[in-house]
This record gives sequence, C-alpha cells and structure tokens, in this order.
Amino acid sequence: MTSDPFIRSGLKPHEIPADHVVDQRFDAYSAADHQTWSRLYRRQFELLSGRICDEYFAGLAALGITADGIPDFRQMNRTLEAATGWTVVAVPGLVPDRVFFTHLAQRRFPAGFWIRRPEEFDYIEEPDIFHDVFGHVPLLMNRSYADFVAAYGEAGLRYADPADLARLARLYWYSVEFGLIETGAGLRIFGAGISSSPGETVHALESDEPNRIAFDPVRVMRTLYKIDDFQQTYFVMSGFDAMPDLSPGPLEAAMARARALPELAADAVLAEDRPIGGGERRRRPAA
Ligand code: HBI
Ligand code: FE
Repeated sequence: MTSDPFIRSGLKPHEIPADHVVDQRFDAYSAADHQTWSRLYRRQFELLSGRICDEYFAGLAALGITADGIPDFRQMNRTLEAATGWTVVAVPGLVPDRVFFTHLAQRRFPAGFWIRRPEEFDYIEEPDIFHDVFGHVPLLMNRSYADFVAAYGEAGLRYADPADLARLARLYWYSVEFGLIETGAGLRIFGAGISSSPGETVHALESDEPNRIAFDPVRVMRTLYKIDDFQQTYFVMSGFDAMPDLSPGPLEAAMARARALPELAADAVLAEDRPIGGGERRRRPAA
C-alpha cells in the first residue's frame, strides 16, 4: 500500500480510536466531493444496467443512494438497520484484519468516508466511500449477503494462522469483491470490486480472457489473486441462497481440505472445474 490511510483521511494517528471508527463529518464534504460522487454514480449506474443482479438495484433504491450526492450514513443506517441489522460506520481507510472481522461480526460495515480526488477518478488503491458505499452497501439490504458477510467476520475471529487467514480472504475476494452470480436473466455481477469499476464491469462479463468457474469454497480458498489488475478468474455463485455456509463445522471442513491441497495460480484451470458461459458479446436489454 503506497497511500497512507491516515493521510488520505486527513486524520492524525492520535485521532483514530482502537476500533478505527470516526465521524463521517458529512458537513465537511465540499461541493467538488459531491460532484465527484455524482459523476462516478452516473457512469456506473448506466454501465451496470443489465449487468448487475436485481438485488443490487433494489438495495440502492431502498436506501435512497442516488446521484444527488454523497449519502449521509445517519440517514442510510435507519433503513439498513431496520432491514438486516447492519449499520455503516466511517473509517479512515483499510483497517487491521482483527478490527475488520470484529466490525463485520457485529454487523457494522466499515466504509472509508473520504472520496477520491478528480485525478484518481478511474483508479484508487484503497477503498474510498464510492467503492464501499456504492459497491457494498446496497447488497447489505439482502438477507443472504448480509448474513454471509457477518458470518465471514465471525469466521475471521476463529482463525489466527496467516495461511488460514489468507484462504479466508480469498473466499471474500472471490465473492463479496469479485463475485458473479447466475440469474434467470443470465450471468450478473454482485462483487463490489467489479461494480465500482467501469473497466472491470465490462471485463468481468464480456471479455474472452478471464475464466468463469462455478464457485466452490475449497477451490476458491486455494486460489491466489491479483490486486493490481483485472481478475483472471471469476467464480460464479448459483444464487444468493447458494452462498457457502461459513459456520464453524462446514467452514473448518472446507479449510482442512484446502490446507491439504496445493495453492493455485490466479489463472489456473482444473479438469474438475465447471466452466460457466460468458465472454460472449451480450445484448443490452431494450431500454
Ligand atoms: N479494511 N476498511 C477495510 N475494508 C476492507 O475491505 C478490508 C479492511 N481490512 C482488511 C481487509 N479488508 C481484508 O484483508 C479482509 O478480508 C481480512
Ligand atoms: Fe470492498
């Protein structure tokens, strides 16, 4: 990480408490900040139609997340908490793993409160409010996704070995960040790393380059990933009800199998992988 979250957020280390939660300081956003949000929002909203799952747009609408400007967490949290028990809390940037897991386990989604500068419009290294709130928060209105992310937080607190934590991080990466999902209307996006990126939105569904493989927890836990380029492999969930069970028994069973097998490169393809159609040029739905 080359950018320091403390610098990005404008806060000094002594201003950040142990849980890393700070005030969103909604009134401190400039008109230019709100305009950056609006521009990012409009571009992605257009690109996501026909490409993202319906549950995403349902959450976006219910939470009143619009192109008008950066959302106020206090307002958004009233609806979110009533629906799935989740709230969004403001943090300065990436938080340490234990802090991250603790928040998720308690149904608090840590969201960066700052927004990228205009010159970083297309690429940032750390999650800002656009990635976190536009990308992740709408799906926290969905019961299955909400429960899965909370279970991931609880799972994180049960493991300490860095190799196990790396396997766990891959489960999150290839689902919550870069997951695809099968729907009655075809293959759709649900991962926030895709939905908050215009380039990856098109690449994930329409490029012939990446592999698209049915999501299998053991396969995913073995698979390395790239953080500085489009993904070479996307794993496809067969539906929100099919998200893997991360409760202690089933997760440890999958973890034990993954530990006993070799790690796989990000672009590996195995004979037992079930490939999922995609990569064909898809027609946009009639307006
Ligand atoms: N912190 N704010 C924030 N957001 C993340 O997505 C995040 C984090 N800390 C650690 C982390 N993700 C991942 O490495 C976890 O899956 C462990
Ligand atoms: Fe994210």
